[in-house]
Amino acid sequence: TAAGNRTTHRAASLAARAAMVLRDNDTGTLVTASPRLYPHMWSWDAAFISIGLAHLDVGRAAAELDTLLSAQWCDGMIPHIVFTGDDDYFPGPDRWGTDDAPQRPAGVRTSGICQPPVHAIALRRIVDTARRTSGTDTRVAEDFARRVWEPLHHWHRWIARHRMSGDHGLVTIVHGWESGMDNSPRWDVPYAGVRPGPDLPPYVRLDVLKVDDPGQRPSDDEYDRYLWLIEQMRRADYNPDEIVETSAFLVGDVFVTAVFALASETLADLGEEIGAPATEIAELRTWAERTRAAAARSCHPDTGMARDFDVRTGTWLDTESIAAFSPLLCGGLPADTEQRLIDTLDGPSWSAHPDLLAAVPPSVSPRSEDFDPKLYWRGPQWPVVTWLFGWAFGRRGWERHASEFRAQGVHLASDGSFGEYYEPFTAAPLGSANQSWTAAVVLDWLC
Ligand code: 9WN
Repeated sequence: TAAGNRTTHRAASLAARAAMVLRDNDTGTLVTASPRLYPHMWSWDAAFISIGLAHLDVGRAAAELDTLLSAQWCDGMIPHIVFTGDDDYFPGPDRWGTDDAPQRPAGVRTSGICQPPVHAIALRRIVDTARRTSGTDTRVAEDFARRVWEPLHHWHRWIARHRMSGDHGLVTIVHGWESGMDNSPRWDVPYAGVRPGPDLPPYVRLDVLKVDDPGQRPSDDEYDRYLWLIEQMRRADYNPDEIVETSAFLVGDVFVTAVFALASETLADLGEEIGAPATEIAELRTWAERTRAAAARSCHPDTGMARDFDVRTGTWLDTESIAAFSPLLCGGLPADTEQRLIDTLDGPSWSAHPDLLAAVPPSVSPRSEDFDPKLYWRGPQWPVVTWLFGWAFGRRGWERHASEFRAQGVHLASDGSFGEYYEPFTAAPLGSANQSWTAAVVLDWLC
């Protein structure tokens, strides 16, 4: 039909635009997170970006993760930023001061913290995409999987060794940036306990100069805290054991925990396919099991919503954020609790809120007093988050839910500007335009 043709045509031109964004942001060895605001490589962005690249060129998708892994620290940590130079982003490599950290590999400059471990999920998706494309692509992807399986296992082992020791059982983070959801209300209580010292070296923010409205970015008070934590880590020479002892910010992050469980299981499955060592596969399954159980245990007994745990104050953190649905990513809940959580996600406080333009969950419930429709991780919708939940739902066999998220995610991003995040009531793109990971997940949705 004519209407059907128009839809196909629109989808094709949106996909073409998404591909163009990835090409435009490509420096050759890495696709920057965005052209102006983030002219470097971010860890979890790179994973999502490689998922999009796989539809254009599987070899290029592999190269993206190779670039990231070439910056992996000797102890296994994948740093959250790989810098392309010292310019144009604050805090840059000099401010991070990681050059003297003994674990940092030679020849690259990086930040000194990590981000959600979504990389094994990207590898899985690249292999699956290649298998649907051609025999040649399949060989490229499978060779790549064999090559990077050990480094990814090493990364997971780093998390298990250094970030899984609390009684709460959740994976701990030492900076809000490690959560990927920087200024989420999830971190209001923990950050209230972070008191920047008078010896915090002065600095000038660059991010606020690069967006239309600085009010859509974290505040200066928040930045003081972000920078103070870096100062503390730098003084500890980025020693991972010392940092988890001393950091003023120490939180069991239920979203990172669930992602880790899901990614560990995914990496174990890939390991079976490529013949990885049985003991290492078993290790991954044990870590997955432990973290899945911890995410399930975090759920509030009355609401069923999953919670973070603030180690410094010894309290569970109740916030109506998207992270409260994390156990749906990895499973592990009793069937009735799980169904209740799905109903909440699909209900009027979340995806079915009557005023949403696209029925995908916002970062914070519009009915929460913490909600702000324009403020970064405090309300806007983030397409990558929708992609992650949708992918996990598909993996769990919830096809209808996965395809609804896909259709609504495309709807959200259909103006083709590939915003960093979106105002939920108008779908106005906010933050950076031409954000690579947004383009990448839209491309994956459309292919
Ligand atoms: C700090 C790159 C990154 C994302 C994060 C997002 C934002 C950085 C910033 O941009 O964080 O790491 O400067 O605000 O919160 O999730 O990886 O896109």
